[in-house]
Amino acid sequence: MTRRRQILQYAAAASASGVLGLPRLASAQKKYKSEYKMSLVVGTAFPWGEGGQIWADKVRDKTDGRINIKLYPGVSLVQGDQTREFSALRQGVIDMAIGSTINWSPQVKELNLFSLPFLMPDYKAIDALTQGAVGKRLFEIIHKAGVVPLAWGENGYRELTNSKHEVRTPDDLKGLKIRVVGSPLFLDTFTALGANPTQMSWADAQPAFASGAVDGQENPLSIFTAAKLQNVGQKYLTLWHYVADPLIFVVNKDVWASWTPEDQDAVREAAMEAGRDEIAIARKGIDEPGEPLLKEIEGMGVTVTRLTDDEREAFVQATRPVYDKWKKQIGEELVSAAEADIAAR
Ligand code: X2X
Repeated sequence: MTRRRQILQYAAAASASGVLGLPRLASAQKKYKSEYKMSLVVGTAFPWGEGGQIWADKVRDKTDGRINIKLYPGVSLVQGDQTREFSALRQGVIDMAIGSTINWSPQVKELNLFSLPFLMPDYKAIDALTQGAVGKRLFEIIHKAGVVPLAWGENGYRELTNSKHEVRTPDDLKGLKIRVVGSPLFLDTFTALGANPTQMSWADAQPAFASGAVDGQENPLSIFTAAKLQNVGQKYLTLWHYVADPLIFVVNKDVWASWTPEDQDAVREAAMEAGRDEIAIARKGIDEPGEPLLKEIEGMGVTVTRLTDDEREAFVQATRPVYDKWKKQIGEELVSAAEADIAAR
């Protein structure tokens, strides 16, 4: 052993045993970054982004400022390509995120569950999955994929809008160019409905509505109003509740491991509280008597179409082959468990 190594070893041992007057814990002390980067698709004008701010604020409070989080909306850490967010989280390019199940489903195929057309008829059905055994299983899958999941949030029921005409039947969708998000399941669904789907990031979608390059899109009402889609020609809205995307609060696994157990608890607790708050914000004006958010949207000159049960059933039937195909791809057992939990809600 060289003299230099001997000295270093002595110093390390001395430090660990407190001989040098350093506190015993010093050598084991975790190394914290001065700032942690939180990725989000949208900013604080949206329930999703507001949820991010609530999480960051609660973490700062609960850790006495040891964990300081900065929000990066617009998925700017992956140049706006929301389908790369999960890989970047895994690699540590992103420290933490609140992400949509849709955007992560290219990497975690089981997350396509929520995008199965007409699986979840109401909010109780969403809750039965996210707050039940299926939600736990999905968290285990995400954990195995190398990212630490902490809590559920919600983007919301994705309703259909377009600039051309009222959509009441699958036939009305014929030939409409519809922007969809990054899972091939959406291409299948809209193709089955006779539309002409085109896959595009959220960043690219908004100018495409404005220029008329695409006719329509599907997104939660809170995204519609915060992004003011009525101002880019989206004048027809069909309420069909065909899919809903939950959000998931996560942390990169090395970042997670770098925190003390107390701080891990604080971040988890903050995520669970922020998730509950965010879900309430996302449902505001929709899941309440009189649906005030829809009144607001109608007041903007948007034609709101409410489907009868029979009219909705026509969309269900038209997309059934897509459901069956993707049930196999997602995993029949998992989807059957989800169906059973929804039936028992
Ligand atoms: O891109 C979308 O449509 C959005 C904002 O809803 C998602 O990130 C899934």
